[in-house]
Formats: sequence, structure tokens, C-alpha cells
Amino acid sequence: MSTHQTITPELRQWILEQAQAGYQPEAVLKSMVASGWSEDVAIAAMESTLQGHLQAQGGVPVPTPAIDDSPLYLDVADRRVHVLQVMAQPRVVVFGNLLSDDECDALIEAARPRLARSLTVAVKTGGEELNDDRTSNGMFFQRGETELIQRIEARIAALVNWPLENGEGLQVLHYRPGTEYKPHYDYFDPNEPGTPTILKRGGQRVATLVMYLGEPEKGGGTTFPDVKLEVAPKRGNAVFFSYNRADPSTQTLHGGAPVIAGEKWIATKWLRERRFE
Ligand code: PD2
Ligand code: ZN
Repeated sequence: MSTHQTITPELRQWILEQAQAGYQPEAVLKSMVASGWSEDVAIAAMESTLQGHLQAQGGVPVPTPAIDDSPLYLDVADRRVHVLQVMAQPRVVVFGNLLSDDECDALIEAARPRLARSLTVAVKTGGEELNDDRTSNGMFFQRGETELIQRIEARIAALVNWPLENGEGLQVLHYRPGTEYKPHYDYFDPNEPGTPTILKRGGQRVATLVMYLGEPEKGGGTTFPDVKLEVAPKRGNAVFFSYNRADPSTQTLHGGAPVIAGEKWIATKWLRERRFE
């Protein structure tokens, strides 16, 4: 049999019909293989067809704060968090009072001795690399590393209604005057060769929570250039945004504007589709 089987529109249509008729992916795969498709091609056809279908329907489920009835406050876990600002598209929510001053200070002091020039995920390989677009210093905590981190992670999970296990470890970043984080997307670019390796652990990123631990005097806002929004980096506050597909049409391009005076400290929580172990 030829090893060059191509995925035709008819095949995609048939796969969709099977899914809509309620057949499980394993059963559909089995019948494709039985009718002569190579297993690799069958898996690729199913993944691309069903993924495309999901996106056409508006993407995967994402973390969602309970703000449909426009509450001023959300009582989550051990704290009353303030809802300060909401944008529907892109989905952006600004929270106040997420962290106390003592919690901000404790996170900074725990992170300080472990800071190193920030690395970003290397899209070519799935490893890590130095990146000129990000001139801050940073470090990662392990999930649940200390009692303080456990408490904050439980609060975040309740705030955005997303399993704690789907979160990456908290990252702390320190920006001095002149440093910035140029606009980027937090999801992993599906077209980069390193992405499949990255996605094996927990799937895509679907939301980000940037918490402000230390406020600069000038500059350092979190910007969303597509919608010309800038969130002020106020200590104890946080900006949440979600993206249900790895695509620029989510308008979740965002950056950390250059700090002009003073120092900025943040902690970022990235949330994945699935358990991140
Ligand atoms: O420091 C920020 O405001 C910022 C901006 C963009 C942080 C991140 N991205 C991030 O941690 O992903
Ligand atoms: Zn980011």
C-alpha cells in the first residue's frame, strides 16, 4: 500500500460525522485503520480535523472568573478579591486586593536570592533560552513549594475556577528602570517545531494571571496593543486574561512596558488545559 496517503476533505467530513454521531475517537481510529489508512495518517487526520472543528466552535474551555452578574467582590478561599475592570474581547479582568502587602513582600523576599536573567521557552527545541525581548530577572517556584505559595495557588484556583493542578509553578520577575517585556503571546505557537514537545506536559496555556508585587513609580504597565489597553501595575492587584485557541485573533498580544522609574515586581501564573506535572 502507498505510504503517501493524503487527508481529503471527504475524510475530514467523515471524521466529523462520526464524532457528531457520538463515536469515541478510539472507535473511529479503529475503523479507519481497518479500511486501510495507516495509523499515523489516521491519527493526524483526526487531530487536525477535530482541533479545527473545536476552534470553529470557539475554542477549548478556559478558566473563567464568576463575574457574569457583575459582582464588585468575589469571596474566594480566604480573601475578598475586588473586580475592578472587565473587557469581553479580549477577555481581560483586572482584580484588586488579590494579595496583601505582606504576601507581596514575602514572595519578593523568597524570590530575590534565586533570581537569574529570565529565560523563555525556546520555540525551536522546547528547551530554554535567553531572550532580548525580556530583560527582567526571574525565577520559578515549584507548585506548592511553601505554605504561602499553596495559599496563593488555592486562591487563584478558586478565583478563576480552574484546577490547581493545571497551573504552572509561579514565576517571579523583577524589572529595573529601562527593562521591559516586549509584546508577545503566552500560548505556544503551533507552527514552531518545539511546540509538540512542550504540549506533552499539560497541553496549551489557556490563561495568564499577572500579579503585581512591587509597583514602580513610572512605567511598567501591562499593555494589550491590539486594543490599546494598559493596566497599571498596582501592588496587590492582578490582571487576568484567557485565550481559547493559540491564535492572534484572540487579541491577547500583551507586553510589560518599560519601567521608567522605580522597580517593578510581578508573579505570573500560567494555566494549562490539563494537569501540569
Ligand atoms: O510584567 C508584565 O506586565 C508582563 C507582561 C507580559 C508579564 C508577562 N507578559 C508574562 O509574565 O507573561
Ligand atoms: Zn506574557
